[in-house]
Amino acid sequence: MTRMIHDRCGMTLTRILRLVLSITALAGCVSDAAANIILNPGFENGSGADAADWAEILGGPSGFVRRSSVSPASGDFAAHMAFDHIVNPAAGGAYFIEQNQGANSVNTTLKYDLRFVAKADSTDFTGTNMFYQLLWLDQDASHGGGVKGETLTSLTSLGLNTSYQPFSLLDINVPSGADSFLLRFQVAAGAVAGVANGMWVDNVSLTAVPEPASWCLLSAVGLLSLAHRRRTGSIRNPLVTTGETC
Ligand SMILES: [Ca+2]
Repeated sequence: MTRMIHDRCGMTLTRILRLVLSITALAGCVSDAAANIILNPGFENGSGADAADWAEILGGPSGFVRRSSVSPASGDFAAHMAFDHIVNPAAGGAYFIEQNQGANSVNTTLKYDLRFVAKADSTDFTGTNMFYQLLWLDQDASHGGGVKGETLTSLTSLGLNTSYQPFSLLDINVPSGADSFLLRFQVAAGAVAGVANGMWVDNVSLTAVPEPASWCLLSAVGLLSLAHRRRTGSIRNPLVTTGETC
């Protein structure tokens, strides 16, 4: 009798353990989906105008790129890149901020979602274009090195205006051979006199899209099956049927 009680309790504990593991597995799926691989995504960390983990690059004489506390979408800072051909020379220039992560920062078997918010200083886009660029790189040169794929998207053509609004690029496939990425937000100014404009960016995220199949789905099916069997009584509760305790 003692042995039988032990077996029943053992089976019950095994089922409970399976249930816990299934829930843990599902929680893991949710956790993976929410993981943002962008460093300092809200530009909150840094020193003065320099945002940590981002490079501010001045490709012209008449503008600036900086971390700014003047108009963040959230938190205390955002990225701001701008040019002024009213008080400065009307020279062509590129003003951008970018994050370049090292080799093996992305998983080529997954898809990724890119999201951020952005706004412009003015909706007069004369002589300028504002865009974001995502480059997929082979930084360990295991597949010949260099750029393996690139997306360049104009935000001015997507309705960028003077209020923060969300932009996204979803279900992005990582090109074969890429092991990392470079994400860039850029204001490109033409040599047009008498114009000035700029772009703000905040709340950047690049998250892996979990595969719906594999063990995540199997865990869910297992959990549902267990719940169904409990409801239909096909799993006995030895504590009820025998009154014994484990
Ligand atoms: Ca922020």
